[in-house]
Amino acid sequence: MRHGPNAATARAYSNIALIKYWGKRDSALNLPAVGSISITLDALYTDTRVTFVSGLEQDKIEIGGRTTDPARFTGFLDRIRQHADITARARVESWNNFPTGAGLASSASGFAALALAATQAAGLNLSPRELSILARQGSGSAARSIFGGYAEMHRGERDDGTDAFAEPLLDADAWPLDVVVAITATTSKSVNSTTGMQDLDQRSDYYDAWVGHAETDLAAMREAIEDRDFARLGALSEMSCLKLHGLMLSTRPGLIYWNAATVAAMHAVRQLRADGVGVYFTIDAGPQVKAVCQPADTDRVVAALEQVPGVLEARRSGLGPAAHRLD
Ligand code: 2P0
Repeated sequence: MRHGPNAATARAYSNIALIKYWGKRDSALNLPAVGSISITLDALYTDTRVTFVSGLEQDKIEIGGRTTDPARFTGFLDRIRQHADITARARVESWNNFPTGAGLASSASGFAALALAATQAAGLNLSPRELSILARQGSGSAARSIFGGYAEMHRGERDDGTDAFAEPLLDADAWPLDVVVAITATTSKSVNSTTGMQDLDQRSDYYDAWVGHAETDLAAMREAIEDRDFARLGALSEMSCLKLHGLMLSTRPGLIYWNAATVAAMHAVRQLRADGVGVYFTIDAGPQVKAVCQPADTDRVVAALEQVPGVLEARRSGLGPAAHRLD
């Protein structure tokens, strides 16, 4: 399909954090309270086409062919319009190749793809860092999906958020890893991340400890990646995941993102490890279990997770590339 100068299509891949982000130091600019380190996944992605259309009354957003309330997107698009000095409303068409809003990081790939497609359609040529800062304002985890391979998101210190962006740590092919996603539910989660994170300092007695230990965890993970130390990377990511879920459970009202199959899959991963397979789980704000392993072990991990009662599918993924244009 031919695009005019007011349209662009982009693809961005989902990512999972090995050291987790949770909590904000500022909600208006969406500034994270802690940094995070993630890997980008090639099997889960969002394709987004943005067209700025003069005469359109309001932004029109379609996700997977269904019209969606533009509220969460119009403010985001307004920043781009202001920067590009245009007023036209946008038509946004977006497809995920996986279930939306079920803890598979659709907001990460979604806002990264939207940031790239919308800025390009508006005639802007932003640097990856500028794109990361923009994507962050749509969703914290989206700042990391601008990059491929291993990426680190910085919490930043400035009030204006200009130092809260992600940066690449290592290319995907410099250290290939696989992730097996055990899908245990395909319905949207009951409490989205933004709501779950609101006023955490008042809602959890564990919050100060969470923020206080973040730098130590990030430094350890940076070292594990630098050393290509898989056992250390895995142990740290499982620890960060369990610490995050401890925080979620301690939040008033308690956030329980797991179902029975989630817990069964966690035990299956630990059993594999007891049997000598190097595999570690991580879980986000949803019921899916992501098992991180080395490519030589992936078949075995898939076979084991497919056997877990309640696991609907075990989807394998390698590490993905940076967000890029498709047209
Ligand atoms: C992460 N998660 O680091 C953490 C771990 C989920 C658990 O980032 O409010 O959708 O849009 O910034 O990015 C999910 O939160 O939240 C998330 P907002 P986002 O991947």
